Amino acid sequence: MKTFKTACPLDCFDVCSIEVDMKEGKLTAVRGDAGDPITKGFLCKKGNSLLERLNHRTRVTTPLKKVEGQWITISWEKAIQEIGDALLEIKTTHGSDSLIHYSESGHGGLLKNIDTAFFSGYGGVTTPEGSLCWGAGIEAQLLDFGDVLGHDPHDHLNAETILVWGRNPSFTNVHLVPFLKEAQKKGAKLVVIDPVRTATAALADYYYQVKPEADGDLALAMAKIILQEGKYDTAFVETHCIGFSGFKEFIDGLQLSQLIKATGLTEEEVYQLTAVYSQQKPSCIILGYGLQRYRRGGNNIRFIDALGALTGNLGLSGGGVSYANRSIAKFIDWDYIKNHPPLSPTFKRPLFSKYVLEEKKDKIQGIFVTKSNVVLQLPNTQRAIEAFKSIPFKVVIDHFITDTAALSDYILPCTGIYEEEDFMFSSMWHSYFTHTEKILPAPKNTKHEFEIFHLLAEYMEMKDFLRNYSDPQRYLERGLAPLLEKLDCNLEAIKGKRLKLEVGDIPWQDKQFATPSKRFEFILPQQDVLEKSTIDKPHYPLQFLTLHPKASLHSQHFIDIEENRLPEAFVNKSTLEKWHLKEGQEAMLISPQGELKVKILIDDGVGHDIVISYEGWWLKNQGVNSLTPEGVSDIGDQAIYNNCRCKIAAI
Ligand SMILES: Nc1nc2c(c(=O)[nH]1)N[C@H]1C(S)=C(S)[C@@H](COP(=O)(O)OP(=O)(O)OC[C@H]3O[C@@H](n4cnc5c(=O)[nH]c(N)nc54)[C@H](O)[C@@H]3O)O[C@H]1N2
Ligand SMILES: Nc1nc2c(c(=O)[nH]1)N[C@H]1C(S)=C(S)[C@@H](COP(=O)(O)OP(=O)(O)OC[C@H]3O[C@@H](n4cnc5c(=O)[nH]c(N)nc54)[C@H](O)[C@@H]3O)O[C@H]1N2
Ligand code: SF4
Ligand SMILES: [Mo]
Repeated sequence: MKTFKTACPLDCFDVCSIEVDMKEGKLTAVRGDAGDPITKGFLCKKGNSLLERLNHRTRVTTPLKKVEGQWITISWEKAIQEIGDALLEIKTTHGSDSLIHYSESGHGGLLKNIDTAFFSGYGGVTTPEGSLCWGAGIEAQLLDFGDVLGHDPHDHLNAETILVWGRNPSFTNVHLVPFLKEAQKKGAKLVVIDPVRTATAALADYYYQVKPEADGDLALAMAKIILQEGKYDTAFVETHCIGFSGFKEFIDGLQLSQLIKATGLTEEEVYQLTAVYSQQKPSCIILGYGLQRYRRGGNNIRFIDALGALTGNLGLSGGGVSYANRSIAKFIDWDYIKNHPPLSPTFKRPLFSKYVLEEKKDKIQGIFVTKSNVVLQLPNTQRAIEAFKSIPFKVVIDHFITDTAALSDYILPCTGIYEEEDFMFSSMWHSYFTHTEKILPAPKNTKHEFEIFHLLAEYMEMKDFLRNYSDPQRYLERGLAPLLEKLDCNLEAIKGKRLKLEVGDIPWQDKQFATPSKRFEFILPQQDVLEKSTIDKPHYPLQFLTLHPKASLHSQHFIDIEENRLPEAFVNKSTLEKWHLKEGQEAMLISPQGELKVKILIDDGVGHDIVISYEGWWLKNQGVNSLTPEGVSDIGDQAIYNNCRCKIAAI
């Protein structure tokens, strides 16, 4: 028997270490790696069912072409010829930037980025910038700290207080939960701030039901109390920060009662939270991504970062404001991986539909989708479908006929984890990476993206691309050169291994920030920064939040849901009564963007005048993004899914 070490490729904080036993060519067991300090022998259901997904009866295992609305199977040879011809035709007739390459993070492997190198080699295509995911928070922390670094999960055990702010690790980051519980056992107080009393909030010592998008008001109220009481860390602020006087002046001009009112919390609660956070050091804040999916998302994160600086909780063990961790990505040669992309047009990712339908009307001739179910995951599904359909030539690489693939002209089936070698480094949370080996044979007619793009490049005679990206080994060696240099080893030495990149468990310990001033930079707010959108409020009195589902990674695990099943929408009892609804009844949610038929259920943890549902439902169940608005955040061009207003109509 041989045991392989591999990792979960899903777009998840945890990127778990997995062990697979093989005996006589057969897989006999899959389990969480017990020796791994993060995974500790436990995989979630999604990780445990990776193999099941590869063996799913509906997996696409041969190239498909749509002919008169029907899918027919075609050979790889024919698919490559036809797609190659179309790509060449688009380039010569309309220019390479008439093609969009749309990619997301459906698989965390480095080799899967060969698509980017191919399209640079092709001549440079139109690509998205900004984010559906974490963009506002990333840009906010870049402004404040100069980089986005998180404390090692083990360091949270040294905290006196832990604020989990707008993250729901019980669903989205399950391996953080044991750390939180252990910290509590050691005496730390766990605080959760969320408009929904989530499964994570159920573990907390203190829970604060802030109103959606009011986190900035809350952070400012806390800052004002800290300043009023003279309890800020003067030495830290004077020595390691810049912009404090402007920030203070801004806060002095604000009314505490107004700020508190906006949060929906009582004065007592806000004073209590401030005391819990600021009275004893070290206090750490663990930020999520739910709270930045708003117009004010970026500035709200900056106000929270400022709390860390004011209280001197930065750069010390047990402290920090941990949003994400991009430490490994810094040791990858992106110039090589991206093949030095020529200067080409970009569009704001959340505004894909506007770009295609309005800004570049009739310009875009083709779209090539990799690792994404874009039509379903973008806001405003009706517009996304219209925009996608309006593009004459569409190719998708995926494992399944997703809603996006269903609307395309060709589907090229690719290999998945266990069937391919790769380098998994994509955790937004920790600094472990895994070189994953090929363990199982892939279905005969599927191909790795590396081979798919090679075949296309050969057909299209892209000589430079073929020379520079000749084979996966070379790609990994070149792409990982900075990392291998840091580790002082070669690629062979990391093969089949899970290792930690030692970059220090406590960011900013030397108090040298990566900003231009080398200090923490306080936000200098514009006057209108606290204005919230009031549009549609009278007509659409409810706020619709679409959260990440526990049992699925976005849309990926909704595959077996029956067609006639309605998405569940949760409200609290008082909202239910206010709208004269009954638990379990069917109702229509209506937003300015569209309608969604749902089954109404009670969850008393949901705040007043809020409806929640989970993202990922397929079009066969209508998909929750039929309600969500297009638009971008204040900084970072982040999608603003949670700025969705709606009303309910009984059916
Ligand atoms: N309403 C609402 N919508 C949201 C969000 C929200 O909070 N609310 N969250 C947003 C966020 S945070 C994100 S990150 C996006 C995610 O958006 P997407 O990444 O588009 O979502 P997924 O459904 O995970 O789609 C990934 C696709 O990649 C495919 N795939 C898996 N492995 C491979 C592979 O090896 N190769 C290729 N080519 N394909 C592969 C999967 O089968 C799947 O179809 O959604 C956003 N959408
Ligand atoms: N099981 C599972 N795990 C996942 C994913 C998945 O789809 N399924 N997706 C992965 C990806 S790509 C991402 S980006 C992450 C997302 O991970 P999270 O950030 O944890 O997920 P979200 O559901 O977007 O939001 C988290 C919380 O933010 C709260 N929230 C919403 N609005 C506000 C607000 O205004 N203020 C505050 N304080 N809180 C608010 C929501 O109620 C929710 O409980 O999860 C990753 N992990
Ligand atoms: S989905 Fe996340 S928690 Fe589940 S096995 Fe994969 S990496 Fe681990
Ligand atoms: Mo995400």
